[in-house]
Amino acid sequence: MGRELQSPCLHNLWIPDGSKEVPFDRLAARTLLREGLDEIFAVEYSPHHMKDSLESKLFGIGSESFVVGSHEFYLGYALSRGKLICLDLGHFHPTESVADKVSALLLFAPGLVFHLSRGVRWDSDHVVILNDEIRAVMEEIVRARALGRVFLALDYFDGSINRVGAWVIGARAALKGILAALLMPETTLRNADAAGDGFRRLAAREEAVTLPLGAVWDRFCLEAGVPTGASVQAEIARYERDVLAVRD
Ligand SMILES: [Mn+2]
Repeated sequence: MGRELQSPCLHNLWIPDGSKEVPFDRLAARTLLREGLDEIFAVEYSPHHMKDSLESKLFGIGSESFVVGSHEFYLGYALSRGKLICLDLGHFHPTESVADKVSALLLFAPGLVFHLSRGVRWDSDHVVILNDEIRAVMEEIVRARALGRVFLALDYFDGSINRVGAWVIGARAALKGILAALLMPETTLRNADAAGDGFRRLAAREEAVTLPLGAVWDRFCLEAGVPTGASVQAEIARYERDVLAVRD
């Protein structure tokens, strides 16, 4: 795919592994996973065609007591093997900040992959919306000047929502997150931060919350020749009526 597209294709590996009950030998399972991955990656492909990433999980239903491919496992594996680490926003403790990991990992990793999903309680993969976590991750990427070193991946597992609508909402939420981060009063915030002026930093940040993001977004959409605001819904309804509904 990457060769044909003349653009690197990202191959992300995630394995649903682990056990419901407490295992005896965690090391044996992780040693086996390390060996298995080494076999999978034995054949090298050009990074111009394909980039490999590995994604961890905290736990899942049915693997409450042990997940072989934990964050520490894959972090160690990816960094030691020259692979990319993929951070799924729904694969960490609900109170754990994935945004905080950006600056830490970028110091040691060549790049990062984000599975931008929306965790709800212990589940993930809900359609991305412009929530605090998306904003925080984008702010960290933008402030680290790392837009060129990250891959942003989305998914639309929730089949109960119009497929095109889910795709549009998720993709636009991710783009809005980047825009919101780019529009932050960076110089003011950076200066207040450097001066140790906690009040000025907090005040500037709070002011930024109500800055007119929507107006800039609408202008961006107009210049790009794509629907703005509620006309998105009308356009999706038209597509559903004129294209999807008449498919055999
Ligand atoms: Mn994922």
